[in-house]
Amino acid sequence: SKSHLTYSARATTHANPLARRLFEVAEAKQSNVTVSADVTTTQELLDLADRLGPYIAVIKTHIDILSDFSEETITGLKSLAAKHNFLIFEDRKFIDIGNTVQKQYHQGTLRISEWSHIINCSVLPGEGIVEALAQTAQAPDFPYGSDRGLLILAEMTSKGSLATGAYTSASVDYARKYQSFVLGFVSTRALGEVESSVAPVKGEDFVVFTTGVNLSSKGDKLGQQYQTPQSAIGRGADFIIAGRGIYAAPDPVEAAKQYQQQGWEAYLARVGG
Ligand code: 5BU
Repeated sequence: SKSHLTYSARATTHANPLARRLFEVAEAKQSNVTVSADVTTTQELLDLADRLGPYIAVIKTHIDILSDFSEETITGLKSLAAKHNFLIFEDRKFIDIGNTVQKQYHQGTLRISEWSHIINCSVLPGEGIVEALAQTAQAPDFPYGSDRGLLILAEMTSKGSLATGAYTSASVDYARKYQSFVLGFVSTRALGEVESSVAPVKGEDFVVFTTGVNLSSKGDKLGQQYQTPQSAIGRGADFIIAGRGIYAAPDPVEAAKQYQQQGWEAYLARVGG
């Protein structure tokens, strides 16, 4: 993997424009933190995005848990993303046949393609899901150009996850095959060395997002398993995703700053800075 290189170096060489932007944002803000803003009203979401915006590279949403999703949610998120220079990642985890996911992504109530730079999918349905999402985002009349990318959900953090072995290998296969749309993985580690039936593409540089990051807890009562920023970044995470560790902290802004600092120090240690 390219995890020994700096974000700036990777921003210069990466073939994917959105990956380049992601690395540029990280470098500019000295942050590899993605906050998982799992709140349930638009006001809470926009309030968090505005207060935490300066300290994060990406905001991760579960837009379908909002009780009051509307045009205002989209407008608000987009304008805060511009104000604070962060990207938006809707953690929708598409998992269906190609024909259905195209509609879930680019049509429907949530209008995900309109506002979310990054989406993710499971490869449980097979290669067709990746092909379908890439086809939609790369169609000549797709309005958001190359400003969209996909992460393949290659592993999960929950206890007993079945996203292992052949499933994880297939994730790497499809990432290699659809490299112009696939930015990388949601996984607990770098996956370049994982067995894959597709040969590594010369210069490939998959971006690794790792969920389940928490400084003060080892897990929850529903099977979530946590690791620290240091541990995640040591295993190859380029972006660390923290939800409750930040938004449910007594002072979310202080918590965001703490994750930012620890995430950045761990990154500097990794690249030998
Ligand atoms: P937490 O509050 O930091 O536990 O929230 C974790 C978030 O990351 C939450 O939005 C999950 O849906 C998401 N997540 C995860 O926890 N584990 C995974 O393997 C994946 C996503 Br994929």
